[in-house]
Amino acid sequence: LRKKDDLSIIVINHPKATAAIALQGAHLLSWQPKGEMPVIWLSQSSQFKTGAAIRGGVPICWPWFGKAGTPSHGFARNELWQLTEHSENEDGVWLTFSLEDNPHTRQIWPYAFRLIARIKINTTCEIELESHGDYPVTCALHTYLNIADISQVNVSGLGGHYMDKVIGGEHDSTEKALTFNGPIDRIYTQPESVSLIQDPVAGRSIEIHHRNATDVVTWNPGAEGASGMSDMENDGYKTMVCVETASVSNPVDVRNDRPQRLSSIILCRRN
Ligand code: TA6
Repeated sequence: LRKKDDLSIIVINHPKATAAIALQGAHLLSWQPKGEMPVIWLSQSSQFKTGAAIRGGVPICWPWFGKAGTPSHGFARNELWQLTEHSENEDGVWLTFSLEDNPHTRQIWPYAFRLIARIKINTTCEIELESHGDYPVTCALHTYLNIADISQVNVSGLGGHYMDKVIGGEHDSTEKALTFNGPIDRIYTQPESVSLIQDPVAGRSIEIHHRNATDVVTWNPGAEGASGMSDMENDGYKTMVCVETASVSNPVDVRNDRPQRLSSIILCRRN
């Protein structure tokens, strides 16, 4: 366990991969299979402050996505989680975190809930979010990926139909892969179960396998968006892209007898 400014961070150094996870938000900050470049992007100017969102990594957005409420992307990423289980062997490291309603969360959102986040660190990285309670939620594993050059990257497997948060409205695309030459902020509502991020400059591709997601969100703020954010360097947008396992377009009715399980498996292949 290490401190970075206000926050406690679990540092993992396993023969197969290194990783770091902040207890605030059960927030994966980094994951790097041995011999690979870092797969997860973290802003060099993010704050590490109690109660404040971290820019980068994999924020757990819950119980709402985006600006559907305050704070943005829900409160789960700003709360202190408990590490409840830990095991490791030659195949990797497994960590389980939990968060339950408390006086602070009930001020923001008046419901009882229990969240369990399971993170497995190995040559692949798996994150599962299990929600217990009795309410409708939207949520996302808001995954920031580290890429070499956004202008050369493409993302496929997104499906054609999306809600566009830059220009508004719903649209259909017949293009096989999404490329980035300006701000992109889209909720794809009919995605395939695997998103493929091709990064020819880095000589690799990243796959995200989505489970129980209704949507996949892709985001890059572009030059202007980045310069408007105090916690992203001006050229930070060039080396990141968000591809998020999400459940946004249809709020999921979580029931006590029917927990919701949203999960991602991330892996990396050399070209
Ligand atoms: O996932 C894309 C998005 O919802 C964007 O609209 C964007 O503003 C971003 O997430 C970051 O949100 P945040 O609240 O972390 O600043």
